[in-house]
Amino acid sequence: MVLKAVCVLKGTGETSGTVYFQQESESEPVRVTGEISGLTPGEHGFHVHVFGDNTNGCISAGPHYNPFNKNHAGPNDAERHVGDLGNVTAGADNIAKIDITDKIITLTGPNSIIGRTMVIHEKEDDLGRGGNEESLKTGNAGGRLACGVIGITQ
Ligand SMILES: [Cu+2]
Ligand SMILES: [Zn+2]
Repeated sequence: MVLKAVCVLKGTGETSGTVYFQQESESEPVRVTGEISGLTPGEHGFHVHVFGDNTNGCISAGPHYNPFNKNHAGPNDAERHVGDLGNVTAGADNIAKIDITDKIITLTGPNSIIGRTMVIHEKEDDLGRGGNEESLKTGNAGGRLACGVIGITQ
């Protein structure tokens, strides 16, 4: 059975977007597609954060989703947070077009990302290679520009 989810990202500024998730079956990777607008050109950290809570804005989403208690890293690293999707790249039009295939996130089972929050950050994620303590927690990606809860869709 194909699993599908959607996330509408909003914040206090002009950044917004919609991201779609599709997984052909529980053993297949998840394809993440969509667009985020209102970004400065360049790289922006893009993660799943643990809580599907936006009561006090994106900060209520808590830290990166990390059910296996690992260090922060990049999406292609053997050890990473489940939520570490790396960076998305905005062009001169201030839009990031997203097309990521990831084998670690899933839309089903006990470690599903459904009901958690996608966050797009102010700065580039250093993927754990920043050489400081914060790099191994957040990738020094800075403020949270926009976020949204990942929900089931048809
Ligand atoms: Cu983040
Ligand atoms: Zn992380």
